[in-house]
Amino acid sequence: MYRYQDTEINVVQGDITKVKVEAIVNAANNTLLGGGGVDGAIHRAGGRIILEQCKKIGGCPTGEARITVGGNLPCKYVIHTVGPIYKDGKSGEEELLYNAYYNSLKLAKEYNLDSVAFPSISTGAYGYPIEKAVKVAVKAVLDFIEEEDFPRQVKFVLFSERDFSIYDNYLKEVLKEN
Ligand code: AR6
Repeated sequence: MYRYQDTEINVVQGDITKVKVEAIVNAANNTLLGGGGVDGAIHRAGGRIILEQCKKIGGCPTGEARITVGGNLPCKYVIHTVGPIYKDGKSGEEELLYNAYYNSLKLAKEYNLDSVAFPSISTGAYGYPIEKAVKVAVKAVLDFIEEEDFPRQVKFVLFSERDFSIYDNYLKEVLKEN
């Protein structure tokens, strides 16, 4: 477990659809109509209500975030964000990935959802190298905490053991474990 200011930060390996927090974040695409990876898992486990609400929302630009209920998931809400497709690292990917994390937390704050779980956005189908992505993810989250003193808890949920180690090692480097 890590701490930054008043926020508890955890890195866990597992399936984000099983995590009990107020909001989980979905790595969606611009249509918000579902897909593979974590997006597919969230829609499958959450049920049709999520897709129905996503249809009404009508899409989401890259780097922004939208919210639906959690349906059958243990979380109350799902925050859908869209990370960038990685091209060469020089096409604005870093800023867009930063915005995806930051804007997800902004929405969590608006809804007063003070425990939030993130998957590793863009590092699956969208091809963002995880060693680069972790730095952007952590910076966006720490910046938000510093500026807003919110949320109370952040969980990074990594699907593979390798991704978990990359995140855990990086957080160890940046924050002191307690
Ligand atoms: N829990 C936590 N992490 C997961 C889970 C899960 N249940 N399932 C997969 N991951 P990806 P992206 C990890 O491809 O790169 C979708 O089709 C996965 O191992 O889900 O942002 C969307 O509709 C990887 O580390 O998201 C978009 O079209 C990470 O989640 C596109 O993929 C992200 O991989 C978005 O691509």
